[in-house]
Amino acid sequence: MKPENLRRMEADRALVERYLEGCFLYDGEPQQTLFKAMRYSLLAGGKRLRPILTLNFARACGGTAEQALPFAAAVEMVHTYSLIHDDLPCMDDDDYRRGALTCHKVYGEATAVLAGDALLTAAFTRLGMAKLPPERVALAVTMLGECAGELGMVGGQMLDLEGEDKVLSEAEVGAIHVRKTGALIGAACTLGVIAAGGTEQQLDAAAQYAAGLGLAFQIRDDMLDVIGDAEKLGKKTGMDEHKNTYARLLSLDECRRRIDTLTEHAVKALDAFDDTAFLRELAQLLADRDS
Ligand code: GRG
Repeated sequence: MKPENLRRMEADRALVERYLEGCFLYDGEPQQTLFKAMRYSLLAGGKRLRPILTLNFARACGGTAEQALPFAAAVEMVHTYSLIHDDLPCMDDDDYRRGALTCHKVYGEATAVLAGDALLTAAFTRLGMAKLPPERVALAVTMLGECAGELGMVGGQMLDLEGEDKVLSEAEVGAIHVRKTGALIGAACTLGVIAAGGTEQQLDAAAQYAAGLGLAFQIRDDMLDVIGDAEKLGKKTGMDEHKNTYARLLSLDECRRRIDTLTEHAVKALDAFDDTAFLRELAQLLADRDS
């Protein structure tokens, strides 16, 4: 990535961190343990990829990052809830996430379930609080709900659970990941367009970019479970052996080729926007990431 774009990414990450840092600080409320558990996971680091996408799709449509910030934060809240619930003993049973103990390891299972529930709910409150025209807010609510819910991420998680210990075809694995990983990345990109009042054509193009990026991101994630460094990743590797991953289905060379083709498709969709250097370089950075 060019130095100016790396600086932009760091500045965007800092903007998102500052916004999230100000969330769930309620002095007069007695349920402080819940707020602590929510903030524990929300502020535990992470790449902030999804909110960075939201801010930059808003800019690509002529809007500002500030305008899109509540939408960006909402997507990160949904993402964090999904990680908390995914790490629970009844799902993936993971002890570490983002380089720290998982929420249930620190606060117990029941509190972790509630922290996830509250983050999911708070995401929609944030959308409602955005100072944007009501039709943009309404569209954002529908889009995030569809992408995160039974037709999107939760639907993908269901298919993933049902596929455990079965050998699935590539099409079936694709169907899982389009929903489980791709849908929320789709929400991140399209909510940026919506915040800035972009056109229908830009909304479609953002969804296409997200489709390529999301699948490439997942294939890279599967590769990193095999070839990645646990310290850099902040979680154990070799955890996916019983799962339906691309790294189990395809050779590592084939995974690499798929990532490159999907990244090319993502970048092609950017023709619908004016200023696209950042989003183009971000797609490449993610294709080659090691954490
Ligand atoms: C429990 C409803 C529910 C859904 C779980 C997100 C998810 C669905 C499961 C997490 C496990 C996993 C490997 C999902 C694929 C998506 C993915 C690669 C998530 C990790 O996202 P990053 O790398 O994480 O952006 P950070 O920590 O950087 O934000």
